[in-house]
Amino acid sequence: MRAVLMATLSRFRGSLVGAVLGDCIGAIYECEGNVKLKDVLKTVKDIETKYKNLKDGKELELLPFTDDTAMARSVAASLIAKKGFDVKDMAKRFTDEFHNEPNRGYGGSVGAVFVALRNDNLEDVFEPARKQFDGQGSFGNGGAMRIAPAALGCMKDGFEKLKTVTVATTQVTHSHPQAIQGAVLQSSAVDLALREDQSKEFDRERFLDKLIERMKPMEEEELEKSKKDEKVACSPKRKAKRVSDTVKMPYCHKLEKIKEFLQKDVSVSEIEEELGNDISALGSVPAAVYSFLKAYKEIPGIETDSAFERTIIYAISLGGDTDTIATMAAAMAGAYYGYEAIPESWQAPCEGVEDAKKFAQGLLELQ
Ligand code: F2R
Ligand code: MG
Ligand code: MG
Repeated sequence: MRAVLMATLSRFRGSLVGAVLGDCIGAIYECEGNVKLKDVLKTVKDIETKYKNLKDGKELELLPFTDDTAMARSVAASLIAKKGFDVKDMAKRFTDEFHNEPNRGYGGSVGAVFVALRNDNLEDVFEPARKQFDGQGSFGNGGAMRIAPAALGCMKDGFEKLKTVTVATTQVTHSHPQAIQGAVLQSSAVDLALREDQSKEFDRERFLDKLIERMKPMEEEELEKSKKDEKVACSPKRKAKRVSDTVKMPYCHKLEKIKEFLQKDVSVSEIEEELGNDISALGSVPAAVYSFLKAYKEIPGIETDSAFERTIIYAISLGGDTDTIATMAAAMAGAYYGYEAIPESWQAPCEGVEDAKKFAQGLLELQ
């Protein structure tokens, strides 16, 4: 029994500490344009060298966490303090955290939600998010980037509960269906990674099938809704559709694409084109899933035996929203490989690692 508990603790810690590292290291490259793999490799080498020097008495330069971790900490802290899900407490923690430290690199529009939440008396915590972007809601990846702790907190409850918690946690700031679905994809990927049997060969195609099984009903439901909306609303005010909207069930489409990509060599530009690497949920969560699954095997040019390390290096090398893609991919990788797979030298400079370990313990105690 104790061994099972310790193994679960390792995977909980792995997920939350992994997410912190993905954010802190990934943030070095966020929105930097084209990222070169050799530069990412140099960055991690430098981190390792500085750690060695630390042991020789030199100081370590801190890699600060960004909004991804700031918000994930609130998700974890709320679930632990309330011994379960309480949306008002969650919204209050997001709002207080933002006002305490607004300079953590938050998305361009989400601040307006926190200002409204602070001014209102939080009766309807979802209302400010619903008003964003002329009522369309934000399709940003801010819901997905912070959701890993929910997968840990809901592990004993199963997918339906996880989905309910994920949807409501996301809707505090993001009401666009793609933002909500992206968060469900991310929490599902962490949940499934926690449950994978590490002693067997990882069947990545089966993992993707399980994700598709969870995403398909959500996307079908949304498709039905949009068909009805199209019949009633031909208003010229309706916004032009994004390119990704031309595919009917874009998340399932991208998950199928990942299966194809895992079978061959694919260039970064092809991944950017097909899966995305931007600030939207649809343009980043699939790239994170792909990074985690691809890094299970060796990747040419990334010479490390550690699949966890490969995950972060590869995710950042995709460029674009690097902190967020890396934090999401590493939350999955840490959940699968466990805490012991995460090098001490990578943890040392990253802000928030010790807290992440405490949150993992607290979330385990909810099980
Ligand atoms: N903000 C950033 N990165 C910018 C550079 C930061 C820099 N390194 C620094 O130091 O300052 N990163 C963080 O933001 C992403 C999460 O964003 P979130 O929480 O989803 O925010 P928001 O404001 O809701 O959405 C982000 C932007 O997406 C566009 N957008 C969203 N919905 C839209 C819609 N319906 N129509 C049109 N545009 C929409 C807007 O431009 C939003 O501002 C993470 O990457 C995190 O790391
Ligand atoms: Mg960030
Ligand atoms: Mg980001």
